[in-house]
Amino acid sequence: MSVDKAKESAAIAAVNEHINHNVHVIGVGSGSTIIPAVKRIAEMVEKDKLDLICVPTSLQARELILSHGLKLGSLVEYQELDVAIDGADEVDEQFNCIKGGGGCQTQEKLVAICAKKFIVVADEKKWSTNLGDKWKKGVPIEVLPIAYKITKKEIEKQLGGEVIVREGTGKVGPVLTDQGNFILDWKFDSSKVFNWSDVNQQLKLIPGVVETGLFINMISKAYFGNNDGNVQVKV
Ligand code: ABF
Repeated sequence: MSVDKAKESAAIAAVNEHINHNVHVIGVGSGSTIIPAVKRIAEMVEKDKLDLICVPTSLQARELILSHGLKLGSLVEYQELDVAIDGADEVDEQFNCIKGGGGCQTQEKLVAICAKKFIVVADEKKWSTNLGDKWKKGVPIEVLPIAYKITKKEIEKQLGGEVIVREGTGKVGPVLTDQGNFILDWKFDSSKVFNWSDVNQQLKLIPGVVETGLFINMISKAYFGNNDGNVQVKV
């Protein structure tokens, strides 16, 4: 079985447990693991006649919701979500999490803080002892375009490591987020021990930083699928 099976198993297990007649407004994450989750949600809506409003975490999620015929909501209309389901790039044993490999962490974090339960779905390769053991691309940080050189310099000065300005395929220039900002990937020294909560706060105090991909103490439950289709649930 492929990694896709691992992702699909995690996604379906999470949807089966958290989507039912008691939930009405849900957050829909971004990435590839969320695709089978939305497919399953759409099946349940159809079969069980669920009345669900789906709030997206990105343009990709918005398209996914619409293409499955689900009802679309927004954070302007709904600030209280019953549950949000999203992918991750890495989750450590303390439930610190890196997100934003797809550049959507700002909306993902907004949706996550509005949700009574924030559920992560991923393949088992995303589970690690310490952040940086598995995810080698660093912490994604959304910054204002006008500030990207300043924030890059400041992050390297304050926290060490190397900051890479994320570029699109063909290296035609910085990738733009759904908000029209740039993404910096902070490649930290993974042999160092970090207090991720402190790091997150420090990053957020740097002028020009919009949001970080560090999700600290936010996950309620995480589902990790493996290549055999088994799912490990971490609480
Ligand atoms: C989003 O999609 C993220 O924040 C993370 O960057 C990525 C995970 O993607 P995948 O499910 O494809 O591994 O959830």
